[in-house]
Amino acid sequence: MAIQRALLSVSDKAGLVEFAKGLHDFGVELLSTGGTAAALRDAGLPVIDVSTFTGAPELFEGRVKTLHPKVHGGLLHKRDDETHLEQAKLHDIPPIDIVVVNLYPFEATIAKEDVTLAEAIENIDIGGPSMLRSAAKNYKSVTVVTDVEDYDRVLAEMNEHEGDTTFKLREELAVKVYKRTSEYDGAITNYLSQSAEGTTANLSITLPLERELRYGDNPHQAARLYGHFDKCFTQLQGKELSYTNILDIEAAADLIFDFARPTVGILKHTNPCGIGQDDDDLRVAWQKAFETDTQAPFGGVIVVNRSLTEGLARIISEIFTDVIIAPDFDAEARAILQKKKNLRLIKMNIDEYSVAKKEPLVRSAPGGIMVMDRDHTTLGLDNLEGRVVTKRPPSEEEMRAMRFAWRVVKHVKSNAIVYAKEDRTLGIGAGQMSRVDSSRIAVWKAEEAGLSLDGAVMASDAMLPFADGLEAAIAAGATACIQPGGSIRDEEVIAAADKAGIAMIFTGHRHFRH
Ligand code: 93A
Repeated sequence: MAIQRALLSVSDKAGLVEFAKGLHDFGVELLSTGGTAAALRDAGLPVIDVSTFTGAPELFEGRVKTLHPKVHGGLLHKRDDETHLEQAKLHDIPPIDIVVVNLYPFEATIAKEDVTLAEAIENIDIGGPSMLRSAAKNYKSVTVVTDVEDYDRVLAEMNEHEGDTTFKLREELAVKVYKRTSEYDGAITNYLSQSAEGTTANLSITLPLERELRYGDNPHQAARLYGHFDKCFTQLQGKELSYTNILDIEAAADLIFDFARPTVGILKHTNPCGIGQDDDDLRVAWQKAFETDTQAPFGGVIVVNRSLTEGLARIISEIFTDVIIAPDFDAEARAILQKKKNLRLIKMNIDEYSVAKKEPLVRSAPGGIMVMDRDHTTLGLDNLEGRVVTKRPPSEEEMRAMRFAWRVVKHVKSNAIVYAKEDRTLGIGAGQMSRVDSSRIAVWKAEEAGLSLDGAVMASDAMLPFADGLEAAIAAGATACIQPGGSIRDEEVIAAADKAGIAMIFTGHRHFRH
């Protein structure tokens, strides 16, 4: 049956008048609350105040506006149940067929720096979610709209279906409502548990299901993506993103965020295979990154922190790559890469990602989850001169190389060892159970790549527990080392450095990545 009566009560009044006009044109009667009714009247639309409809005034500064059996009865009674219809008639409760509600802006209120608890509490909407939930429960007959973005779809359906909506749309809108109200309640729970002194905060996370992923690590593991990934990263082309692609994208974006100079990173299984920098030409930066390891990038991930140029696109289109991530892509680069239909091109939306990056890291734990602050600042790089522990201080060039290597090693799975010059990696050893093995692997990788480690610096993500790791570096040709320090054998490690005349810095901070 055609929609006959609407109740509109919105905080965000964007698009309201146009939508209400559309409803009015279908002959729909408009009920509304204070501010919303005023906006509709100003636009010349006939409106019945909810207080007139219910016969009860708005009370307590608007805390009670729509909380009335005539509103909730109008939304909730079954349209095909004799008893319900008799009761509705007896108590003079006409049906309300569509509810248009968006809520007091609780999330925006608590995001303000100077928000008070009283202000936050006043912005907890009670009547709005109640109406949304009532309408959504009765979606068999009632249309419920909480997202401004849905206004046009509803009018379009009414146009097509003689003033009514389809069951399919009503069902979809009802699901949206419960997602929205659970998100809203989650925000309230989190905020209040932070401010309630002496309360152990319960974590409440409500994230919308973004999509089903094809599978997880392996085809027999189902996987889903929740939240707002698509706001941070826009897929421009290519095959659907997989679970492991998303892990790689996060690692790549995290890594590239740590570099201000034009940088190219190549990653595989979340570990960097090579990083290169060049101020003038991304192709040169690529060359430095690629030379570190010419085998591993096959099927890997490439990330850059500048718009991807035509020149670079030409080179990387020759290599089989799974994902390319950039803040933007030059039109010529897009044209070249478009030819590779499966290649996933991902545009990083820097502003959105910068916000998302501040959210804690969530991992599963038996019976629950663990939440951890992200390792988003590179520690130990201030006052490097004051952190030198060897007789010989590092040269300017070694200093620059150590800064670079320290930023890279932070992104390599522990135990992590990186050999580098000031603008490029030379050898990376990742994820070994013993640090000396990572060191050996890094040296071996550099040899495999035909790169000399003479004059290179070595970075270790955590302290070198013994002199052996450093001795391996010295034997390979390294002339400087950056590491956190803090081992009970630090004296031995420093002595080995001094004996070989190499320079060493203790950052005083480690950057484990597990
Ligand atoms: O304070 S409330 O929780 N009490 C209510 O009964 C109520 N009914 C609707 N807030 C209530 N609303 C909310 O008022 C709506 O969810 C909407 O966000 C807002 C619209 O108010 P106005 O029409 O006065 O601008």
